[in-house]
Amino acid sequence: MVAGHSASGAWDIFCRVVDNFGDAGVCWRLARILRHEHDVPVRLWIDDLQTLQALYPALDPGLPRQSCEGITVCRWPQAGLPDADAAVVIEAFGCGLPEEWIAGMAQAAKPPLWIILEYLSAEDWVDSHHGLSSPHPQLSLQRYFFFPGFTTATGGLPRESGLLSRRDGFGTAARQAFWSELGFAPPQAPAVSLFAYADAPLAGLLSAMAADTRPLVLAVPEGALLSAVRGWLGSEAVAGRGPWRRGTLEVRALPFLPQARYDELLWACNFNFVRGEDSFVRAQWAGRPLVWQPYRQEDDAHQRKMAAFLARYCADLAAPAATALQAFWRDWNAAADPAGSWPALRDVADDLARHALRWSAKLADSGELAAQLVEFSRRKVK
Ligand code: TRH
Repeated sequence: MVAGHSASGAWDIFCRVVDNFGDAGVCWRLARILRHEHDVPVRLWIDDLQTLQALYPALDPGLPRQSCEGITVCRWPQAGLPDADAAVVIEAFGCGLPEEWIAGMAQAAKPPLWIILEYLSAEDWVDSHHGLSSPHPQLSLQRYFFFPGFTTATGGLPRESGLLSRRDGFGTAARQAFWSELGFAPPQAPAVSLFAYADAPLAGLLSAMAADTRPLVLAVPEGALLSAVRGWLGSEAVAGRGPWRRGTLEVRALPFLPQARYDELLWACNFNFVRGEDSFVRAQWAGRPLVWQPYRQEDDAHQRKMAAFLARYCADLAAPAATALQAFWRDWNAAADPAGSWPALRDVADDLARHALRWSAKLADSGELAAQLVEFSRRKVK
């Protein structure tokens, strides 16, 4: 067991895993960038080590505290609570800090900067809410609301330095190695990665892909969706990882990749289906056409998030491509049969590919989340 960072100036990131992988995915990525690129001593407090282990297989879910890539990973609540020596506490996704933790912060000689990291949204109101503060109702503590986003008025998006040049350097040999390590030959047709929620209209998509005259390779990582794909393929195809063929469609089953390798899947494909928040951001950095399925929320907040993103993404995209993209995203997110809108989306794949690269370059100008958090803390922590 490795002693945690007790040096002053530590940052504590507190993460409750609601479900799926994104809470852990975003927090682990942020912790790594803060540690490796800003030399910030980071402690990641997380309540579900199994989920984090899926993203970072070297983690030992049995340890209450351990060091991974220089980050102290503490299983909460088994690892107790941090010493009140943190300079910054990041409450991820407004998950709520334990009351005893807040009490400790209030009693500290120098209370830490308390930042609530919000969920990503492209909605306009984010710009005017980013960086606002509100006092704790009972204690003399200030909380600051930090919003990731798509404009320079927000906290920006997490992006490791050199990511886009690594993407651009991921050429034919790297792609062949990627598929070969997974037991597959290089695709002989455009490749599509599929990461979505179980309620996506999968059967309609697979049938449309299989019936299309243009061949396609579909790569599906292990998860609930792969089980549904196996069901669609029929009983004779359940064993192994394929490839399995239906019409012009070839299906490949992949393992759930470590987070550090998921980018390679996105770069090895020509088109990516993503969901939630972190894979959604990674697909934008990948510079490939994408379909996004936001995490379903009450009162259709996810539909508003999708509409707000499409308004930004399609602002300078020519009509036929924008129309086809919006139509398919609408079908995909309304669980409506995409058989009609999938062929039209394939028709504009080249326009979307050019646009996706332009978009990732434009995004890179809107600031990087970890750097903006460090800058914000420098301004606030006297
Ligand atoms: O898993 P998600 O649906 O997580 C969601 C969202 O974060 C959502 O905002 C949140 O409210 C909800 O959880 C509770 O989608 P997301 O955000 O894309 O996270 C998936 C992570 O898994 C991401 O870091 C990419 C990673 N991943 C791998 O590392 N390997 C893989 O093979 C795949 C498919 C994904």
